[in-house]
Amino acid sequence: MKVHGDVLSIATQRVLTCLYEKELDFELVPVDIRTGAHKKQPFISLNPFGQVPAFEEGDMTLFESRAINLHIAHAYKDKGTQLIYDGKKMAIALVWMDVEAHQFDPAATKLGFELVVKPMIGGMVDAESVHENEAKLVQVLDIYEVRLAQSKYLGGDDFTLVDLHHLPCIHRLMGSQVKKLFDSRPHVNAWCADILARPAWLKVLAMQANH
Ligand SMILES: N[C@@H](CCC(=O)N[C@@H](CS)C(=O)NCC(=O)O)C(=O)O
Repeated sequence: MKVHGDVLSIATQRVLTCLYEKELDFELVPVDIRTGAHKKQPFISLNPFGQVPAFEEGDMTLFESRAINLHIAHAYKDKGTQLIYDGKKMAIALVWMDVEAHQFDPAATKLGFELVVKPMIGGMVDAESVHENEAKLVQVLDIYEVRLAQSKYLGGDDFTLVDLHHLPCIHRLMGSQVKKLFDSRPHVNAWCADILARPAWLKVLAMQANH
């Protein structure tokens, strides 16, 4: 199994975390997005949209981190952490998986870019974007607080891909002013502490630190 990506990329980290949860061996093939390697051959043949990560297994190539993770979780059901359910439970988990992708991620990614990435690269922070996306994140976290009061994890009573998909963005935002939005909601706060301490995630952070 090969993951073509960048250990500093959120979407690549999502797939690496899944592979560690499943205790699978893989090779990370570095794609340097700072030099634009993701927009050129050979990478563009793996993902025509020119975004990392891409995943290769035998003669199959996949892109889109969440789709890659669903494949891994189904194909290696019997290995490592059980990250998916069957039947009705999975239908519910899929609802929350879409909530992450379509409600949480757009606001969280924009905030991470404005509040963490831009200060690192010396960019001007767009205060209007911060204000707008903080308001969107508040709405999402209020809904998460209610959900997590009824269910230990977002997708159900077990840690699943739903929670895993949040990890890289939450980790990034914990180093910003937005941390207070997570900390001030008791169930969200406990959930963050729990998932951020997962050994699989800590292995991804170690990879990042050694980069
Ligand atoms: N929905 C995609 C998003 C992939 C994505 O946005 N990748 C970023 C890095 S985290 C990227 O390649 N950015 C460079 C670009 O879009 O040009 C996924 O989950 O795989």
